[in-house]
Amino acid sequence: MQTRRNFLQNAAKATLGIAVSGSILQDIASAKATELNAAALKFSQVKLPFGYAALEPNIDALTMEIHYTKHHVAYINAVNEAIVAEAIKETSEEQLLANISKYSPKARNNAGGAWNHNFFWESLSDKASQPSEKVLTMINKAFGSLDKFKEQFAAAATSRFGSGWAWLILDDSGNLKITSTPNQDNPLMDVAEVKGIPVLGLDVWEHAYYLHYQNKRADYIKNWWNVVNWKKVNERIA
Ligand code: MN3
Repeated sequence: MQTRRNFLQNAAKATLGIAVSGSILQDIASAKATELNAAALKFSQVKLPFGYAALEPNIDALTMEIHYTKHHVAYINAVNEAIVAEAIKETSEEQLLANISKYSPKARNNAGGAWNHNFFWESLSDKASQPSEKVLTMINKAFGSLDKFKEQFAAAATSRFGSGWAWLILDDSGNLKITSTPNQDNPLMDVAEVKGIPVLGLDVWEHAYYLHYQNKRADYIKNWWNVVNWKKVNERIA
C-alpha cells in the first residue's frame, strides 16, 4: 500500500528522473556545440612578447599600445565574425589565407590583419639579435650582403604606395626574396602577386608609425632594424 511518504518519494524520483535525462540531453547538446566550436577556425591575439614601452625610442609606447589593443583587436574580432557569417570551414589560418579569394573583402582584410600582426609582434624584440650563419649565408646569396638586403627591403617598404607590408619570404625553391603587399594582404594568400612563406614582415601602415614619425616613413623603417627579432627569423628559416 502506497503511503503518502512513498508517493512523495516516487514523485520526487520521477521528477529527478526527468531532470536527469533533461540534463543529460543538455550535456550532449553542449558537448556537440563545444565540438563544433572547437572545429571552427578562430583567430586570437598572441601575447605581446614585451611591454608597450620596450621598443622605445624606435617604436613609441603609445603607438604600440594602440596598435596592439585597438587595431589588431579590431582585425581579430572582424575576421572571427566573418568566419561565422560566411560559415567558413577552413581548418587553419594558413589554409584560409591560401583560399582567401573564395571569401568576402571583410574576410580577406581581417584575416590578413589578424595574421600579419601576430607575425609582426613576434618579429620584434627589445633584445639585440643577429642573423644566424645559415641565414646570413642565404641573405648574402640572395642580396649580396646584409646591408644590401636592408637597402632593398627598405626600398620595398618605402615605395609601397599607401598602406601595406614589406616581406622577406622563402619562395618555393627555398630562396629568400623581398616582396610587398597592399592593405592587409600577405604572401600566403592566393591573391598575392608574389607568394611564399613569410620570415620577416614590416607594417608600413601610417598607424604603425605616424604618432612618432609623422610623414617620415623612411626614418621609421631605418630605426625598425634596431628592434628586429633575428632570433625569430632564424627559427622560421631553420
Ligand atoms: Mn598595423
